[in-house]
Amino acid sequence: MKIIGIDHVAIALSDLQELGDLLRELPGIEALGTEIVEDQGVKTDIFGTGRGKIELLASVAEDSPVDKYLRKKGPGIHHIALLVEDLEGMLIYCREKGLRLIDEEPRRGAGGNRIAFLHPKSTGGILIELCEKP
Ligand code: CMX
Repeated sequence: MKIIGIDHVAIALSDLQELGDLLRELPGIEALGTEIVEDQGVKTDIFGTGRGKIELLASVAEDSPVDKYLRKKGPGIHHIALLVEDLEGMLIYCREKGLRLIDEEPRRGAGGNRIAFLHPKSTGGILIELCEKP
C-alpha cells in the first residue's frame, strides 16, 4: 500500500470553456475527453500534461459538492488526487492516523477509477482524493 504519484489536479469553474480553450492551445497538453459523473453531479473535461492530468469541473446538479464550493469560494483549485496502490489499505492507514474519511469505501470516479476522498478539515484545508486505476 503506497502513494505512487499525482493523478490530477481538479479546478472548479462555473464555465469550462475559457480555461478549456486555453489548455487546448498549449503545446504538450492533450484533451483526453469529457465525462459526466452522475453521482457527484459534475461534468469534467480532462487534459493530459504528460505527467499527471488537469480536470476542469463544473456542476451539473444544484447543491452538488462543486456547486456548493463555487458558491462559497468561487473558481479555484478544488482538490488534488493522489494515485495509490491498494486503496482499501490506504483508507485503513488514513483512518488509523486519525484522518477523517468522506468515503469509508471506494467508489467509482471519472475514467472508471476507484476513488475515496479525505475531508479537508483533517488535511490542512485541502480536499484530497485517493485514486486507484481500475
Ligand atoms: N476544498 C477545501 N475545503 C472545502 C472544499 C474543498 N474542495 N469543499 C468544502 N470545503 C470546506 C468548506 O469551505 C467548509 O469549510 P468552513 O466550514 O470552514 O466554511 C467545509 O469544508 C464544509 O463545507 P460545506 O460547504 O458545508 O460542504 P459539506 O460539508 O456539505 O461538504 C465536503 C464538504 C468536502 C464533505 C464535500 O464537498 C465532499 O464530499 N467532497 C468530496 C466529493 C467531491 O468533491 N466531489 C466532486 C468532484 C468529483 C470528481 O472529481 O469525480
